Amino acid sequence: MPGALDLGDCIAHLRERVPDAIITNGAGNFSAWVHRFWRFHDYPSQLAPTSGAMGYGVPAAVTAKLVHPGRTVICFAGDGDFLMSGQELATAFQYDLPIVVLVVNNGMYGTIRMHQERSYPGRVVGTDLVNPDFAAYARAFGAHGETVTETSQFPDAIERALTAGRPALLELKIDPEGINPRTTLTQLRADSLR
Ligand SMILES: Cc1ncc(C[n+]2csc(CCOP(=O)(O)OP(=O)(O)O)c2C)c(N)n1
Ligand SMILES: [Mg+2]
Repeated sequence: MPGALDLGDCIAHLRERVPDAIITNGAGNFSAWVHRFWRFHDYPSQLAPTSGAMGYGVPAAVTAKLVHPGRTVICFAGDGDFLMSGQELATAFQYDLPIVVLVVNNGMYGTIRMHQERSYPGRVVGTDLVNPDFAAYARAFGAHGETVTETSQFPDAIERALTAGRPALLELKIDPEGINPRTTLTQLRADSLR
């Protein structure tokens, strides 16, 4: 994966650290890494939308932690995905639910950009996002919030998030070139123009 933060490596670390976690996610290309690199061991341990609904992950994590307070609950969200329901951090804080939210930030609606480059290479419309500082946003709710820009920072950051004793959010800044686990934006565009 291009860039300093490799999502696959982060997930590989996480699956060793908390193999029995409940994993939730919404919709977006970020979820492709989760589904490629996470290993599900226990039932129930996956909450995800069969319909592909964005915004599902954070409220699902809140519910999972209410039902299974003794289990680690980790939500994977995209930046666009998270902005649809991220305010439910308030509910997590209100009910004292120490969930961990990982916001994969590529600054765009990556899935839609992927389809644009496949069908209309180079014609980018309405898929760039101007995002808030996600870690600061989390802290405004009383949650633990940090920004991670390199793979090497992830193990310590996830440790702090897992042991914060309150809701926690890590913003994982990935290179937008890494459009999915298989290819890059540049390659995708080149392939479509051929
Ligand atoms: C509620 C809802 N609105 C729109 C869509 C269409 N859609 C699917 S993925 C996606 C973009 C996801 O962006 P992001 O969460 O940033 O994830 P990325 O693909 O960039 O990893 C959109 C708009 C959807 N699935 N659900
Ligand atoms: Mg995105």
